[in-house]
Amino acid sequence: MRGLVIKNTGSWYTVLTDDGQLIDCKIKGNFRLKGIRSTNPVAVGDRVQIVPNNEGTAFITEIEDRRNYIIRKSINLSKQSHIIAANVDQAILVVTVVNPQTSTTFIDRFLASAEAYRVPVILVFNKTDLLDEDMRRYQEAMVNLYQTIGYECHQISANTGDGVEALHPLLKDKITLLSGNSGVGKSTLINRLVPGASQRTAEISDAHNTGQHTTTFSEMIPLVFSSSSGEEGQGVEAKSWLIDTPGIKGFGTFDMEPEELTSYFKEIFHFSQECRFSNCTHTHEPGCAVLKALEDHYIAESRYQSYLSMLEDKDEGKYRAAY
Ligand SMILES: Nc1nc2c(ncn2[C@@H]2O[C@H](COP(=O)(O)OP(=O)(O)O)[C@@H](O)[C@H]2O)c(=O)[nH]1
Ligand SMILES: [Mg+2]
Ligand SMILES: [Zn+2]
Repeated sequence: MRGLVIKNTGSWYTVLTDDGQLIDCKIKGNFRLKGIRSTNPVAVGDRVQIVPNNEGTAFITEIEDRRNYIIRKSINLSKQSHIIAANVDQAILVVTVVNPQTSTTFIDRFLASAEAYRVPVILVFNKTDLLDEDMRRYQEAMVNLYQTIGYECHQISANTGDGVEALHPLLKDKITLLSGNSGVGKSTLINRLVPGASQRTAEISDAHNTGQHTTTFSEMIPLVFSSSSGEEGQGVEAKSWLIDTPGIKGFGTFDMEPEELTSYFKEIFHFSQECRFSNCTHTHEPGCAVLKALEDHYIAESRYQSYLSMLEDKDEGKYRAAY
């Protein structure tokens, strides 16, 4: 039987089979994924083969090839990774300029990591209803900055629903990872998109997650849009999914050289093509076109600072750490 892994709690996986059943599954014996030392060899978003047993549950016997997967390196020294999700089409990063204020460093690190995974990111600025005139101008400047770099930006209020409609077409037929700092309104947004979903999520995370950062788990939430094209949304046939990742603030990346890091900051990469040295780190080198562009304000200071902070992580050997 084939199915999609839609939830992972410890050693149990919830699989939605192609014929619409939800079955609790375990991994068979010492089934392991080649090449990855992971705390969870199977992840949310994986397509799997399962073999039912006579206890009403099933064993996962095979994982189909992944298009991609996002990992987070464990904070401890076990060298194990945690696979946050597999087969992700895109990510939405929910950010806020107030209550709480999302730092540009956090945004830029997330964007750079996503570039490394080739996962497109849509920036969603939430809580527009809270903005006074100054905050609104600040947010507009942020939107302007990230749009200029090439990221799609939306301004919404998950509370009032303002701007949320515009997200529907972006989510259709896609698997979307939903991320953002705690408190930015991810659950509220999910609840807007899927009425009733966030309460459920909150209850589950309360039961399993209190005070522990080790037991974070992801869940896929089916999105059903009442489409005007006459295509009726059946839960089972849902092709649009949101992946809620409670407790996961971002994801780690693999080791990379400064040249690679540069390529994950799109506008810095653009200017770096003109640097005198091909292995320029854009920190002190003569003939550095990035430093020149920074001086001329073609590159934002905040973006350059984020680049530097990731460059420093590498030197300190904590590059893979989650943030
Ligand atoms: N004013 C305002 N508050 C919001 C909005 N979205 C979420 N909140 C509030 O922000 C707090 C955190 O929201 P929550 O969805 O739990 O954030 P999460 O941690 O990202 O899941 C809650 O008190 C929400 O009611 C919004 O658009 N406007
Ligand atoms: Mg939440
Ligand atoms: Zn340079």
